[in-house]
Amino acid sequence: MKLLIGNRNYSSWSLRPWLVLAHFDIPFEDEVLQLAGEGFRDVLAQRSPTGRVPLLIDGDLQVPETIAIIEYLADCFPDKPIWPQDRADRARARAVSAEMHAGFTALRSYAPMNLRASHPGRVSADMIAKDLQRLEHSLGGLLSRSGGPFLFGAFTAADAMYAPVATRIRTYALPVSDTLNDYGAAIYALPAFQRWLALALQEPWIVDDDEIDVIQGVAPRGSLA
Ligand SMILES: N[C@@H](CCC(=O)N[C@@H](CS)C(=O)NCC(=O)O)C(=O)O
Repeated sequence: MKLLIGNRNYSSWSLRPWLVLAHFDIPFEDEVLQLAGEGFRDVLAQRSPTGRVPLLIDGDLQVPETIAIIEYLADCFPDKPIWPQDRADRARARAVSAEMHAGFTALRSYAPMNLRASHPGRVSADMIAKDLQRLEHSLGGLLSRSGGPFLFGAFTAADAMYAPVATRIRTYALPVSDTLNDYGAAIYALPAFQRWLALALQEPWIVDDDEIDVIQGVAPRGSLA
């Protein structure tokens, strides 16, 4: 299997299925496609049917869309606890995963994933207040049910879906509860996440669209080194 991914520093969608593959010890290779630079969209369009990453390639099969990739992995490896074992928990895990896929647009737009950056206080809490409230309620509820450290006790695909939230909390020092900060720390402590992070921190590339200074008009495009 091969996973086409975007720049590790920025590509929150790529991180999610990559974590599932890496955490559950599924043999795979990956390849980074650039999310900026001249002609990058042409390359994406040539390599991926949706023009987006992540894309899972398994023989002749191409699977785009993060949720579909994760479901395919769960189908291929039924012995691996990618989703919770309990049926009701599985439904809860799929529901919060679908919610992340479809929602949290303010958080995703105003606080883009940027692993190497540290911008405490740069994202107005008002702009993302509804998303933070929902995270506190939804993740807080699951963590108190399970007792942590992950949403359903052990790490599952639902945690992979929320891993980029942990990075946003850290990059922007978002005002969240101890429960969410502890959850973020559990994500950061995961060996698979540490592997991704180490590789991300070696990347030299800048994606202007995901840089807060560019988004907030503090720095012109192309000016960041
Ligand atoms: N719905 C897609 C979203 C994938 C997505 O938006 N990926 C971004 C990178 S994180 C991308 O490929 N962007 C390409 C572009 O902006 O042209 C999924 O679930 O995988």
